[in-house]
Amino acid sequence: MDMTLRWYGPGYDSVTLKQIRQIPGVKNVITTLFGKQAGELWLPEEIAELKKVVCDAGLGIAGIESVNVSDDIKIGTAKRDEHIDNYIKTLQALGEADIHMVCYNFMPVFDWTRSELARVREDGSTVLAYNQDTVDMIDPEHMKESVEKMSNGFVMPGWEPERLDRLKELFEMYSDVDAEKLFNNLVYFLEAIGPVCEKYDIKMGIHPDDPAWPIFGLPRIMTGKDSVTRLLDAVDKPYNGITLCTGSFGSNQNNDLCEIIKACRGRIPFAHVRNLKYNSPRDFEEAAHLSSDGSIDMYKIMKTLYDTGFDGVIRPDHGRMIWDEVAMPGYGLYDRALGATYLNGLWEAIDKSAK
Ligand code: DNO
Ligand code: MN
Repeated sequence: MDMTLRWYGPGYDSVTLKQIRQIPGVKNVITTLFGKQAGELWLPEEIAELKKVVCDAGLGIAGIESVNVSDDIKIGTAKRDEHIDNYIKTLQALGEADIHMVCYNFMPVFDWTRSELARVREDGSTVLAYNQDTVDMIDPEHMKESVEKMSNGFVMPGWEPERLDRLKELFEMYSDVDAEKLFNNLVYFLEAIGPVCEKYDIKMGIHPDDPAWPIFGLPRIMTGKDSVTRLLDAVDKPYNGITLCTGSFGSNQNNDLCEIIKACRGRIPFAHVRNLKYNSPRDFEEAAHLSSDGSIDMYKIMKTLYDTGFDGVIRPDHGRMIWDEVAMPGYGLYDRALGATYLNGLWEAIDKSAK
């Protein structure tokens, strides 16, 4: 188990590598070339530079989150093969840089979605939250302004201004894409990148949809146990794996997270482990990682990962904003460092009692 922290790269992240290096047990980061557009090629020299910055700080790169998949690939437009070709070359460059895990998602238009980025909890911390009634009132084609207002001046992954500028066009492009077509395009993509993944031993981990149900009339295909099984069967190769994000799968209160872990049958190259507090079937907020602060039993999650032989990369996921930190919502230092330490503690206890 490789405990990591997500780091957005020079110029984008308020958290420094020096700070990350001081979290007990964290030797590696998960990072990305944050300025890259989906579909764009990553050059070997850009990857080498990123790697150098991380290594100079005494850390390593455990994987990339994300190499984003373009909407052209998801929709299957005429540009798809050109973008897939760039993706393959990017994977090749990552493999040659000795990077062997890549996280991506296959959500149309929007990545993760929340209705609030700073809901105040009882203890005065603020968290990301989701309320379905609020989301039902949003006009998705005009979200740019509110996103900018809510995000503390940070660009957030999945909510880049370039993407927000194209919302109307993107919605039109998806008008004839249903869940079936989206799934077939995912399989097409995975089959195309198979040879390069196998050559360089790269494990791909698809991130679940967040929230794990269709929103704004757009299809979602990675929502629970059945979709995990369907995808692992469709491309039944070790390189095709799942990013086990408890907060995303857990957004659907009917999902049994331990059953999902078992359904992954060992193909979890990457785990995002975080807690949620359910307030009603239509409302949840993110919580501290500690089980008793939310609705998810974190011990059971870690124990099931352990019992199913999990040996991948793991990270705490979104943290609360605490101790007056100013950072990208969900991605401050303090609460994620607490999360990493707590998860490491659970793992140590589980491991020692198993032995
Ligand atoms: C949000 C993240 C997602 C995730 C992507 C993976 O904070 O969990 O943006 O990184 O969906 O491609
Ligand atoms: Mn996640």
